[in-house]
Amino acid sequence: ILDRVRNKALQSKIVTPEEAVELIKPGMTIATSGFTSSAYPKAVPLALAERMKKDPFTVNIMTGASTGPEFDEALASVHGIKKRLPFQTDRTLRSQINDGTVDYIDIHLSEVAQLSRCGYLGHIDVAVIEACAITEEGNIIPTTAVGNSASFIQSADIVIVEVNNAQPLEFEGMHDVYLPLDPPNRLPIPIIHVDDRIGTPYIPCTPDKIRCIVPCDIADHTRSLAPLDATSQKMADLTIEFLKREIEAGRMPKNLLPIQSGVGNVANAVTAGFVHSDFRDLTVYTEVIQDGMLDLIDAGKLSFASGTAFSPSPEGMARFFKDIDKYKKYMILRPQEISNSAEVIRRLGVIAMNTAIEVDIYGNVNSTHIAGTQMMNGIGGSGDFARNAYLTIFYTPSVAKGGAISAVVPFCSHVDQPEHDVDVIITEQGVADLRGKSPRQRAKEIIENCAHPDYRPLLRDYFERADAKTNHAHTPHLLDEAFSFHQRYLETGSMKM
Ligand code: 0RQ
Repeated sequence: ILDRVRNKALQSKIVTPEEAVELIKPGMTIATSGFTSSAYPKAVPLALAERMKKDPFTVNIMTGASTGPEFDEALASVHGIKKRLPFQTDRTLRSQINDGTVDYIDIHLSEVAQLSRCGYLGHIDVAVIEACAITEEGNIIPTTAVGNSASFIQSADIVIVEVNNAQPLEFEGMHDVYLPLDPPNRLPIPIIHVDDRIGTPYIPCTPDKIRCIVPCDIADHTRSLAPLDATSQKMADLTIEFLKREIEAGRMPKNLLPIQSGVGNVANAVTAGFVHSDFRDLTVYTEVIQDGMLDLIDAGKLSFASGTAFSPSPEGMARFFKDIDKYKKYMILRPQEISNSAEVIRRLGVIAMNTAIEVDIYGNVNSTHIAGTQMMNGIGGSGDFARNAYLTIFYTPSVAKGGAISAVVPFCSHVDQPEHDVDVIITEQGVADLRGKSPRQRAKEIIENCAHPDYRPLLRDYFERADAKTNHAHTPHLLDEAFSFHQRYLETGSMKM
């Protein structure tokens, strides 16, 4: 670790994780690095969880996005989290969010840093940040993600740096850290192309802000990729055909526009679809860079990818480490308020591709809540991209739970992305192009192209009766039946009649 702590005076601040967590007091707000299983602190939360086992107490946790088991699972399993934001994917924590134990605040990922700097999220007592190294000036070289770290370091009273020896030093130089000023002093964010560098390759910090340094050698706990299933493959094929037609219609250049894709099965399948397509010189302006980007680089199809986190599978990480000097030329990692910035997304004309839990016949999207009440993960960055993109696509298999649930419903049981932000919906059944269509035209497009054939008659019947009963209102609904599909599922275990 000594060669990674380049400021000699700071070397005297190296302590054990157990010593570091003594700085954390019950009820404190801890803001940390970490975005989708990348770059989250590991040694400190594990030591904190051990301490909480003996002496139970809770803290409030803010991160970039989700973390790995050494963090959310470790703290949730000792009931150590009182408030959590802005995104998480851990099962244990999810159950505590849904049984009233944890106050979970589901926020657009681009907005967290500003909200916290402006004081809306409470005072940050301690920032815990994973680093590759600390420079002579005390600046911090991040690892696999930048997330909210730069902003949290600025706002926190004290900083604990976890220097992770398992993260190769070659990450140095891959980051571009730019913190916008807050209103009314904000200036335009000067990103015109996905590969523009506008900040510093480190997170600015001063040695006196760093209270202690903890060594760690635990790698990011990322997940292996699931094999592509037929449903995801079909949605990927439909996407490629759709985008080809957009180029033919003159609505996009031949190398498309910068791509954003979410995480998970469908996103992986869509990226694989690009690898096997004849698109070239692709650019990516996204939040999470995954294995598919390495495939695009190897296939000679990627010009450049900008994100806030590099979060490949363990196999993808091994592949990256083997050829790090080659791959890193194609990538940049930025703070999430820049990777997900409305201004930049709008300027670049991003194609946003994210996954829904359910969509309704008018094009509203629910990405977060099962049956309107149970939080799944959170909105993440999907809303940042959906609202501001040039083209916004949402994916969902047309049915869930073996066909007992239709992912196309009369009315979404929770709305994350309103119909106004949704251009295209793709299921394995087909594509609904909602652009330039009124709600009543959209309903026909979605029911006929995207709903599963088993559910089309029920949806047609709902729409036709709502249309008649409301006298062809702008958005026909039967208010007493709008959630009848969900109600039937809760009562009988199936949305079918
Ligand atoms: O349940 O886990 O019990 O099998 O939901 O569904 O189909 O495996 O899809 O893993 O891609 O997740 C929207 C949750 C999709 C995710 C969501 C059940 C289904 C399964 C998962 P099981 P799948 P995925 C980038 C952008 C919001 C954040 C976002 C997500 C489980 O993509 O969190 O986009 N998105 N961020 O069986 C009941 C339905 C259901 C249903 C699916 N209608 N009713 N259960 N399921 N549809 C990342 C970041 O921002 C950091």
